[in-house]
Amino acid sequence: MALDTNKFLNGLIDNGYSHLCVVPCSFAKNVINAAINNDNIEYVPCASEAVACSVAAGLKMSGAKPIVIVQSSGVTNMGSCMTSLLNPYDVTFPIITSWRTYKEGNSEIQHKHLATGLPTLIASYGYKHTVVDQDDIARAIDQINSCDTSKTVAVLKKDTFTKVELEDKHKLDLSSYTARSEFLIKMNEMYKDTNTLFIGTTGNTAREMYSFMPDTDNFYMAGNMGGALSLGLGAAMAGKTVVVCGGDAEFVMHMGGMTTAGRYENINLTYLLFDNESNKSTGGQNTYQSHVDYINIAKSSGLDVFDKKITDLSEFTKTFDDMQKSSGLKFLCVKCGVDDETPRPPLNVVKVSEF
Ligand SMILES: Cc1ncc(C[n+]2csc(CCOP(=O)(O)OP(=O)(O)O)c2C)c(N)n1
Repeated sequence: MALDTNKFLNGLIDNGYSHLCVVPCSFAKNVINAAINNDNIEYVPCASEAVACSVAAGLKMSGAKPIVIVQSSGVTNMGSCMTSLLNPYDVTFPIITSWRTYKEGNSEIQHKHLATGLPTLIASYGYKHTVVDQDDIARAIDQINSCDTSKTVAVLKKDTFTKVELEDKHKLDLSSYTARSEFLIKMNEMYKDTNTLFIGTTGNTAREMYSFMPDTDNFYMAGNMGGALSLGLGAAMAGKTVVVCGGDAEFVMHMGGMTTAGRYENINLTYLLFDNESNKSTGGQNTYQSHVDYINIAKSSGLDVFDKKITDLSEFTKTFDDMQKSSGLKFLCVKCGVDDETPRPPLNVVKVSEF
């Protein structure tokens, strides 16, 4: 069975919970949708799990009642906050994490380690864990309440919640933008059989590259969300010509990578940001980042930017080609729509240890 998502959320609100600090995971999609729909709890979309944890700590220390919801791979990002702020200062609030499983041949490689190692990781931070009851709402809410007052992390298994759709007013309409696939197909045509290395970030970016760029030299980074630019920087410093294809959620997760990259000029690295305003692969949640000026962030971090967001395919073709004619550290932002779901690249294609 699954918990009735709206009843569960309303139960939490009745218990005084005020904020939900989130980095999305598809396992938590329904409870995230319910929170976005519900005016009685504030949905706080966070750039990373480290951010979510620290924001929640600030809320709790100021008398509010926050809850954090993240994916198991993001528990690693919370290590510093949990071990060096929450734990020593005795600040507690519910941290709910999904527990991604792993089945050889049928799962993303990024989840393999924590599919068995999550309890050990949580224990190493000085916390216990409790698996959220999937049948009994009252018991599930009791478990969350116990996490509010003790060092315990609540763990979600797949299908814990019933389906909740976003209300129409919260849905993104990207239908006026060119789908990302069209840009990828164009790059495939332009760069097939060249030695340019294309790095696709975790999320749908890499998946779509697998479907729409079959002839280029691609690395699909399933995992290490936020690290694609830095991975590309290392490869470029070692002499490769690199194009990192990123998403808007990936862009902000470890944005400091941009300030590190910005120090280097004599490399051949382009960061191509596909801004679809959403976390496509975890359920299409809005990233709520319309206030972020990606181009100016890149520019002030030291990247050589194309000063305008591109929406048009022919403008993209010309601009991207011109940019690739010179070396350096470059940034281009494409505003795009979304495609239908594309398959994940198979494990043997993903698992590459050398470029
Ligand atoms: C550390 C970490 N936190 C959360 C996730 C779950 N996750 C996978 S992809 C993704 C969103 C990616 O969105 P974006 O970068 O905008 O790319 P898109 O899927 O829209 O192309 C999230 C939150 C993760 N893989 N790793």
